[in-house]
Amino acid sequence: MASTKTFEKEIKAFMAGIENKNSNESEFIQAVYEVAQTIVPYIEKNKKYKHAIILDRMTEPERVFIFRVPWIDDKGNYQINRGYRVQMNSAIGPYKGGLRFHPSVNLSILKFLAFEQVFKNSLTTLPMGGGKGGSDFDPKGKSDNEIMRFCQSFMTELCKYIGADIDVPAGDIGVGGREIGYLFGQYKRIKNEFRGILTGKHVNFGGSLIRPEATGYGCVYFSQEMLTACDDSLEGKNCVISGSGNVAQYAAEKILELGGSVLTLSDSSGFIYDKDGIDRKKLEFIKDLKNNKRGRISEYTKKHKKAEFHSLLRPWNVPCDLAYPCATQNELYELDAKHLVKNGCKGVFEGANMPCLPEAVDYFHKNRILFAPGKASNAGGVATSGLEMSQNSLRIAWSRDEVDTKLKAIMKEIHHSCQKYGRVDKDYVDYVKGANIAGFVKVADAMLAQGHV
Ligand code: NDP
Ligand code: 2IT
Repeated sequence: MASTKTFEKEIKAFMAGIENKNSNESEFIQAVYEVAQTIVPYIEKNKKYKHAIILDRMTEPERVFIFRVPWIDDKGNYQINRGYRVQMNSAIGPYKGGLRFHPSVNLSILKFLAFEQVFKNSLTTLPMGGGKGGSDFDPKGKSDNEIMRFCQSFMTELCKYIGADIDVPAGDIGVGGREIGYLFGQYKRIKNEFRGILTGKHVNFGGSLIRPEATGYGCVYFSQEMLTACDDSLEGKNCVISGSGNVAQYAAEKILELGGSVLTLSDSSGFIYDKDGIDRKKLEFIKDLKNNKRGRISEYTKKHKKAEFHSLLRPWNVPCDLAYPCATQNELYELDAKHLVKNGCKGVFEGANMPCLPEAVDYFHKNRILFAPGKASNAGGVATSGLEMSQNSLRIAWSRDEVDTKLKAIMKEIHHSCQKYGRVDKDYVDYVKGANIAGFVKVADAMLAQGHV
């Protein structure tokens, strides 16, 4: 579906150039290929973009910073990590996108995330360009003071490249409210200015209500839109979720609120399966375990004896109606897709960025399963970051209801854009195609208007 035979030669030629230039960057190549499958044919039919080599320009970051992050651990040992900020595209607004702290972080992963972010931010309807950054720093097992010293050192360098009208980072894997607080404090100390240079801040110092919940809530709102469009709903649906961090926790919370059941959650050590369902009270236990105690998901089974823990596995074999991959990239393979479909799964909604491999996505499309790509379904997080930026500029704070209403409206609008460009026939929408083209057009037209820069 997303792949098209008609322009295979053009797609191949374009990808050969990308692979040649970015040969060691498998995740970046994967993300570009996913977009090229629908955008190269679109460009072939809309020659103005071809002449201006828009896709070649969109796949070349405007700039990349790589820097040394020195810090000292609690034992007094000297430590070094590598810091990054990829400023991908500023055609429609200041660079915007999260920071990831994880030992796997490298340039390929951050370029893939920054590239996705350009399309995602365009879909939100708000004026935000795309960027991403982070470090190979591993927050696991670090003390609070070590986290603070690392964040201070990271910001001491990053502060040279960001600003409220230049580039506004936020959280991602390994970066939540605690880290954003330390990063913000150090920026303020160095620059002596209180400005909205980060989002995901605590509400006491310029954060937006609903921002912590926004990615998970937004993903479930998006799935609700997709279900409503086929006269269905979340009511009574059995859902499997991967991850147990920010996105997974709030996806679970919203699913419960809308009448669904949550059967699984996971972390990098395995998944828990609770046949009775993870209800609100059990979810509060998980939030405390993950956010305050910084424990492992397996500890759930110590408290809830009927639940199972499956070490080093992912939850895609568990029979379900709907699946929400909310952990990380490349965590749902073609074989997993086959298991899900065989077990009766009707929809897959990406809370994470690129969790499904291309073969898995193709399999969902071939079987006409509802499939939502992350750049559409997880856009609620960055959209609410955009709302945080607006509130900072206006120096006001909107209520929970105001922000939630705006978030819902944005997810509805993104759904509408995907339908507009992705409809295959009267019963099926290719949301990958829809999201790619809708995200592309706005950025590409802005680039055309601004000349060859
Ligand atoms: P968190 O750090 O809060 O949680 C990440 C979760 O995923 C943890 O349960 C973690 O397990 C698991 N995980 C991380 N890396 C791996 C891995 N390599 N293998 C298996 N499990 C892993 O991050 P978020 O919830 O914020 O982010 C999750 C996903 O959502 C990411 O893809 C992110 O890019 C995307 N996203 C996040 C947004 C946000 O606003 N936060 C917005 C849009 C997308 P463990 O604790 O064991 O590492
Ligand atoms: O991938 C993402 O969209 C995020 N991590 C959120 C970015 C943001 O700027 O809020």
